[in-house]
Amino acid sequence: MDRTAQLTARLPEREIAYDPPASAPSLHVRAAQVLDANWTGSSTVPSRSLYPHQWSWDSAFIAIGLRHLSPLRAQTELETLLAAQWGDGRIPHIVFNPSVPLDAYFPSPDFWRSSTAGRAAGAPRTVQTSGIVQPPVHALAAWLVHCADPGLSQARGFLAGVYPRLAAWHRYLLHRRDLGGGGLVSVMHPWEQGMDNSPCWDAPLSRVTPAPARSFRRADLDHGAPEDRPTDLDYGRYVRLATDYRDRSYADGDGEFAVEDPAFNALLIASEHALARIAAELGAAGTARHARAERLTAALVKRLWDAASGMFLCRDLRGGELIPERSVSGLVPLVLPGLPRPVAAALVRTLCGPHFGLGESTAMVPSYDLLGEAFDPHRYWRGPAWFNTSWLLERGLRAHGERQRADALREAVLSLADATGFAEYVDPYTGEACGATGFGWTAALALDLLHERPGHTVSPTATGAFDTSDKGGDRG
Ligand code: 9WN
Repeated sequence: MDRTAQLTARLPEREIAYDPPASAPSLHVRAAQVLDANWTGSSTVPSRSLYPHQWSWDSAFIAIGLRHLSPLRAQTELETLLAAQWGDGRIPHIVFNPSVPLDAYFPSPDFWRSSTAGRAAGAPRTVQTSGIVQPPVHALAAWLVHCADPGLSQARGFLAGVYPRLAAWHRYLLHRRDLGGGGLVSVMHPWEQGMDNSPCWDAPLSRVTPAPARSFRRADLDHGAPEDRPTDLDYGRYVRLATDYRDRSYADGDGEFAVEDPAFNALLIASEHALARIAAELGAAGTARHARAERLTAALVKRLWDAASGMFLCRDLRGGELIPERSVSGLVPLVLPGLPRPVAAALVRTLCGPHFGLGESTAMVPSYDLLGEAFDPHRYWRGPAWFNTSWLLERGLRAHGERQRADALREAVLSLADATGFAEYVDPYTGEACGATGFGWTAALALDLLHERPGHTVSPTATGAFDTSDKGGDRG
């Protein structure tokens, strides 16, 4: 028996199949219950305990699942996030809920001081936010949410309302964050990339002087096990980078940390294709956006592809080098339809080879190299498997014709989401739950996969991995 079969055989019996209302009511209903419990009335928290506010890329993934339960709530989720957009176009990584006590999460609004420190960058006055960003999954989410109920979307003017904001968001990234001058977007903080504690950041972070431990109080340790979370030393460095950025009034460009990341850029490219589809739906031409997405794909391959590793790597702009660490981030570009065929084939080999072990030693995709020195099966983004990255790779495998592997990964995501109570992340070998349970995007993305027919293929169009309909050939 291979490792996937062993792992899922050990998990409790459950039905997982397409057509949720008839054949998998329990998983469907429980996922819906998580999303209901985390819903605040205008958006969804990732976790009631650990993350009690609205997070940017979480909301995009959550909207993708929520569209199957309530297209109205899914639209509202994105609209709430976009209402907190800054004048310069950035979408903040956290939108704070004013009714949550300040000490429930650190860094809290009084740390970021968005409405004062962010004034020059156009931070909103009426809502408090962080000042950094997260991966741009939003246009993709908006397109998928629209496709779930085009009638409602049209009646509410959903696409017309979000399009200018999404376009401004991409403009911000492409114009203000091309810190390397090679056409790719850079992140200025590990929290921006979303895989906060990845070993990819160890070298660039080592140059950052940590903020003194006594200068802040971590709230995450009130809810999460210390061995599942980043160390105090890493937290000190996160705080230093965020403090310095805030003290520069959130002006881009000068930070000590600047990294070009494959997943962040791949998601921008996927979203750029989605924005082209949105433009076409609104009656504008999307051709220029598709062309830009193709140029970005070429830049991604040129700047971050590492043939020797068979995957994409991060580029440390301050150190000037590719970072020699294998993270799941370097596999995420598989979602891109326009990837050169040999690159896509190498990514599949790497995903299923000894470094990530998919289908052999692991059932879901580990966040970091199983053979890497820094590998730790429980520590945040240093080995455990996350549901959003596995969902992305399921999409990618399917888009590149790897139907059986996609089906197996889909099944593992559904099994483990169910068996772990919708955990935030899992040990990649044992499937043991880590971090929070009742986690928003785990429930949402499990729901999304429940609504996909296993064994289906996707057409080789511009939105490829994320095609939802027979409108796939539309090139605006
Ligand atoms: C900092 C909310 C977020 C996710 C990130 C994940 C974690 C925050 C934290 O939780 O980050 O943004 O406090 O650790 O790393 O991907 O968006 O779920």
